[in-house]
Amino acid sequence: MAPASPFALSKDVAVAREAGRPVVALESTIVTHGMPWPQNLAMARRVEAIIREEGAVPATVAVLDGRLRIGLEDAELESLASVRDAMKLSRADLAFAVATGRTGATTVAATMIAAALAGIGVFATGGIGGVHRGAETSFDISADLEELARTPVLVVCAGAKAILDLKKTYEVLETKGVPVVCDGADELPAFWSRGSGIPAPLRLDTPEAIAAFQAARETLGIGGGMLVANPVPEADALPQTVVEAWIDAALADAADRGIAGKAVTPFLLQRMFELSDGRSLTANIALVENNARLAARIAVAMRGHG
Ligand code: PSU
Ligand code: MN
Repeated sequence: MAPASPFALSKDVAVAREAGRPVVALESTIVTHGMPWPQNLAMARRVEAIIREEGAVPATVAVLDGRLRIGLEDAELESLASVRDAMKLSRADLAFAVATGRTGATTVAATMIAAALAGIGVFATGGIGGVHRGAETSFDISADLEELARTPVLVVCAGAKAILDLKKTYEVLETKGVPVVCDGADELPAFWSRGSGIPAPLRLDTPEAIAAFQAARETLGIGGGMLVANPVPEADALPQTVVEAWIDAALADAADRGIAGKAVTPFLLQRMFELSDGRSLTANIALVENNARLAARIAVAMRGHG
């Protein structure tokens, strides 16, 4: 008897993989820990619909009752979006949730692991984790960065989240040999804002060119992941100076309350939502949708390089 598969594909994802059709992985921490109910569910559904509109199949990743699932049915997505006690899973604890039968959402790092297991090469999220401000004393650096260095999945985001130390985050990615490609701009985006003041290390302007770059990396056996930074659409972008004031306030609150470890990012995103009267959430939803569309187009373009 063949050993049981370590993961379960949804029917749609299994059919798409079998037929060689493009698939885009999606994370679930953004649903359980990144946005409030019920906007989180609406966002998750809309992002899946956008990927289908572009001719690809969405594969939202999560651990449900100890099973690593790649592609969720709508009722499962709804139940995950409304549970209160889902774990936030990264490389360190993905297998813990499997071994103990828990339910948990996958971060960028854990979603990349799942995507690579299932042979899915493209993944869309909002913003990756990175080097936190004050990391020189807290040592808080997201496992997302190490995962990008080692796991061969292309991640489309709107930059690292602006609550982070963006300069240090991109320095670490450079050290680890992770290409950072900005789509259609010379300056890296800052999640809720279009500009960060940091020049884009690399720029490409079409999904086809991005797919060709990834294919060339594979041909050269370079390995590891790649980051595509896609600026938030102009209409939904927030001015960097306004955002910075909210970030300072949110960071001060986090320090006052002694927030640490895994709780830091969800706490800061929630505080940003409150401090901005919901504007940070509107921008966050818009940028995730924008990233899903670009990721689907890249996945479609990659078919020509298979
Ligand atoms: N993008 C968003 N919202 C989020 C995240 C990404 O728009 O909540 C999540 C991702 O799952 C990412 C995580 O991996 O935040 C980073 O958490 P940490 O800083 O603890 O590594
Ligand atoms: Mn952290």
